[in-house]
Amino acid sequence: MYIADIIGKLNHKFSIVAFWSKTQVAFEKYYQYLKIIKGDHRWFIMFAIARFPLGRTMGKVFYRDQSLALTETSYPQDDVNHATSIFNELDVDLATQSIKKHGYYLGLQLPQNIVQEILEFAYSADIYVDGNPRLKFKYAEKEQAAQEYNLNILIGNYLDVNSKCAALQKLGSDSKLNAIAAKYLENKPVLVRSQLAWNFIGNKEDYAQKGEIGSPSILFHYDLDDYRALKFFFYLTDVDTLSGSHRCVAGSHNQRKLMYCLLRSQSDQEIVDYYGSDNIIDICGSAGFGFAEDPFCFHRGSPPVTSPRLMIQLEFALNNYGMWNLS
Ligand SMILES: O=C(O)CCC(=O)C(=O)O
Repeated sequence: MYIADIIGKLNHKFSIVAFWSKTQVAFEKYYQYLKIIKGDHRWFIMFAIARFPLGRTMGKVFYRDQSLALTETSYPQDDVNHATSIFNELDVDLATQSIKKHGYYLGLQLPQNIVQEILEFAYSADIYVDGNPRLKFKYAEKEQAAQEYNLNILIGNYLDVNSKCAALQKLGSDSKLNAIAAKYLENKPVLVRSQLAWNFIGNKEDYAQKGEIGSPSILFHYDLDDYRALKFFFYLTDVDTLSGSHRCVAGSHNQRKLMYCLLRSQSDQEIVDYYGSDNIIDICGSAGFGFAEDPFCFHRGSPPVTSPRLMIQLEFALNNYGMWNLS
């Protein structure tokens, strides 16, 4: 029997190829974690303890970026300069109270001119498969790129969005978004992530490996990006339950089992059993709709079935561990 036959038979039985590709993905992700630790060892302490209620409280002690925090005299920012916000109707206190109580706030709306500006950028700029600088394509050429790279392209990121897209830069410095973040974090917020990305049509199996180690983005999970963090999401395409809606579990930022502190990912069934299906919020909205979410809430994405989703994620935290490129 030839070696190829043996490998073929073993592969049939144990799916060696699938195992190998999962191992490669895991190695790449662990390598990313090592790079973050090498850049800022405080991340490791945070990652180990912020999952526990006591650890999050102790975060104030471990949080040493005093130059950013305590020297700020205008914290919390009550004197929001409305002229520097694009969100005319947004009530900062109402939004902050909602996030404190439910873990999210659903009332954000981008002005139409900003939606247009970002869409024009998105349809003309280079997109990178999973953010890989070696694998780029334009939106209209996605199918050719999939063939050329021999890949099922699921996630397409834009790189250097802040320097290339003025509208995104404007969002990151928006006075009302910053004020909500300051009030919620009870400290001066630092922008740590500014991301514009496509989720293309794909199935659950294909999406199962996307996301962080041990917490795929389509499984309910919470993020451990800092002791306290706040995210703003904006849809740039119309999103319904079949086109990549984001799901969030109301109140889960304040209530969890000890087991959840250890295991950041949980199945839909486990989440329904513990929190109840009424608390799972399926967030849908037209292009321009936005929401804020404490990423410590259980949340998950859903693979788009009918049309791709384009979404912005802005994240504010206490510390910038350098996990995302902000250029
Ligand atoms: O794509 C989504 O809606 C989920 C994103 C997510 O899970 C995350 O940012 O941690």
